[in-house]
Amino acid sequence: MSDLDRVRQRLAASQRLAVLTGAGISAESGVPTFRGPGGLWCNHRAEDLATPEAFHRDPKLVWEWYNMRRTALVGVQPNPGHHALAVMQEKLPGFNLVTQNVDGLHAVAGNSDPVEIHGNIWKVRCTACHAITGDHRVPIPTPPSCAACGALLRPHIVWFGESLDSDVLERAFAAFEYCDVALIVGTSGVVQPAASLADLARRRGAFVVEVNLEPTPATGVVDVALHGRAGEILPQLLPG
Ligand code: BJW
Ligand code: ZN
Repeated sequence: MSDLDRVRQRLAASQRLAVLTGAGISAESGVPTFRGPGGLWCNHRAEDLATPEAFHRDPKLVWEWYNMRRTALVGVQPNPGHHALAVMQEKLPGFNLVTQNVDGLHAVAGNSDPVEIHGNIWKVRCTACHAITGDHRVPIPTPPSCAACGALLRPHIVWFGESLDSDVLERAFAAFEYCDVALIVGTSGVVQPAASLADLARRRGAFVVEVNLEPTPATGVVDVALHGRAGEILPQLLPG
């Protein structure tokens, strides 16, 4: 039996499916990944801009980076990989989607309530009163201020060294702890704590599948690694 058939068979029998996605699933929609080509902006690495220290030092620079990314996202549409996950949610029981992506494309594709563990680029948070609001302005004035209290707004995104929201983290861990099949899609598997979810599912006895263009640190722990484009592989996994 081919690897693809084994995965199809496991999915058809699954009662609880957990999916983790990363930047690779949005690559075919034209959104650059973090660690591939296009990962640099004006010679800054994402790791140097996505920190509370960088924002404290130069909020305008960090907001300009987000403005570039918000501008690039205007008009971007979900691709067949996103759509396949929306169909899985409709057709398979116990579906949970955890995404590291901040682009919001899973919701646009029709997935209800994806767990966005690193936040959402279309939300802002006040650095003083902590109010979280949706904000689709493109470009956003740099630096923007809170309508309620006038203080500096920041992106509602989890930067390096910041803790993930505890409720969000709990939902993500519960999904992978209690699943019988886990799909790990388009992530380099180097950023914690998301990177530990594949191993958690495997240790709890789930059948773990990786979908990626290339091997990653997770490849060694998964049951099946499907190498190729998520937008081509995921639609082939759908129940008939
Ligand atoms: C395709 C494809 C196609 C392409 N089809 N595939 C334990 C050990 C060591 C360090 C730590 C640790 N615990 C925590 C840390 C520190 C840190 C961390 O993990 N550092 C490592 C990098 C070393 N983690 C944190 O700070 C986290 N906070 C935390 O844990 O708090 C508690 C704590 C703090 C400090 C110490 C200990 C505990 C927070 C992490 C927040 C990460 N945020 C970012 C930036 C958001 C900014 C923004 O977007 O504006 O989120 S980092 C960046 O990486 C972004 C992504 O969500 C994340 C993951 O990247 P992803 O999605 O995997 O993308 P890529 O580009 O890396 O990979 C793309 C993949 O797709 C590749 O594999 C391609 O092959 C593939 N691909 N096209 C299929 N068509
Ligand atoms: Zn405020």
